[in-house]
Amino acid sequence: MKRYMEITDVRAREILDSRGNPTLEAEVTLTDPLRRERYAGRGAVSSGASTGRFEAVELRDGEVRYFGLGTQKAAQHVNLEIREKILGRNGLDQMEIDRLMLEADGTENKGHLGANAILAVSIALARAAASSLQIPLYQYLGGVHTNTMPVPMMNILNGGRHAENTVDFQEFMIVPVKAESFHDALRICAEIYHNLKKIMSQKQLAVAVGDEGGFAPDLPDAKAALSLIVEAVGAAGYQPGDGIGIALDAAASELYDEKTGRYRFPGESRLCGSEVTRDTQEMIAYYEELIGQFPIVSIEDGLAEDDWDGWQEMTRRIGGKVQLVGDDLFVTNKKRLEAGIKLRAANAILIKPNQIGSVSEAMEAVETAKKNAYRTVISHRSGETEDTFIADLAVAVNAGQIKTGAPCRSERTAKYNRLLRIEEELAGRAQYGGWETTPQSPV
Ligand code: 2PG
Ligand code: MG
Repeated sequence: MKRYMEITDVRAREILDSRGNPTLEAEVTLTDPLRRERYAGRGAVSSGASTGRFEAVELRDGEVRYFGLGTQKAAQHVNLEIREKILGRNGLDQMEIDRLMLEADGTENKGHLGANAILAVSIALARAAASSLQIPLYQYLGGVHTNTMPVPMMNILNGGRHAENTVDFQEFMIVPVKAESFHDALRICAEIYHNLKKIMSQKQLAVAVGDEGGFAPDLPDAKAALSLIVEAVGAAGYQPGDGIGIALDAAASELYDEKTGRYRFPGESRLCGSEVTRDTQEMIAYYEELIGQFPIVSIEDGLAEDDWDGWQEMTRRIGGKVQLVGDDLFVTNKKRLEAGIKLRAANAILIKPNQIGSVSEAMEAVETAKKNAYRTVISHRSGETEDTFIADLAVAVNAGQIKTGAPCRSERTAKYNRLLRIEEELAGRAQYGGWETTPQSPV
């Protein structure tokens, strides 16, 4: 018999994210009509700084308070329109509730209600539903074959839009591809992080951190950042390249200058005293050079979000050696991903629920990627909250990888700590990682 958990309350409020900007939190209450028991779930929405042009709309008030960034309008949309649309419905029908919210929005990009309004409810609903069935969220979302603990792509050095330093690429991450378990992977990463801090202090580099908890020193270029990381990996007692890879998020859409059609490197330019730019061909050649010199296993947004020709060529040239992740390129959007698959652009997708704005659509994007042998990386945003939904999602869909910042700042460690608990719960069933199990493994 199909169970019915009636949606009896839906509400939202404005809260703060990790950058001190407003974001949205929703609460959904389900009532079991037979037992009259109530189950509540909460969901908070993250927010990006280097946002892709094709992301769903994050609705902001645009008024004086909070410099225009308020989310009271989005909260009102939850409290009025969304509430009215879904009240009384079965909370166990996640896809149908998500669909109803899309219908109420009625736009292609969620510009009417706001992707933040819809996603907050979508996450809260999933949590309430899991709680009503008394099973963990990852199990509710993923079912019986949920057992893969993700490889962390841990961002230990920040640049670009996430820090005020001279490093032009946004993220430098370590990837413990051959750890024994998630617990082990996390320990390895944290040890490397602490070694990096020690080495940077010795070199009298600033050890202040950026938005995602990675260090944000002034360095001349990407090679200097990569060398420091290799040193830290070695100092922690590991062999760079043997089990510990490096991943980059170039966030190249932020570097791209539409007027000149070239990528600008403002930090590198400042430190070397003359303007440094690269065109698409030079960017690809630059990556080839970096891959040749450093144990790089993954490059995200190596080129701009509209440079499909460039992406095709980059995938042809280096896609057999490294994972190429589309973030701004795909924006967790099934249609953009399908377009990319046809062109053989990239070989992996970053999944950020707030780029698309509902749990079911984010899961659909994962599905599409998997069917086409594209890898999946579940990801946080640079502006985060204490919400740990993405940790459960990563396990639920057996994504294989998660990107959720440094082992520093509680909004980042909350996700890692949640994964530690999940691995413990899965006990013998947990399998670590996805690198070896997917086709065209670059390492
Ligand atoms: C990215 C993300 C997360 P933001 O580009 O991958 O690391 O940054 O949330 O600022 O878009
Ligand atoms: Mg990115």
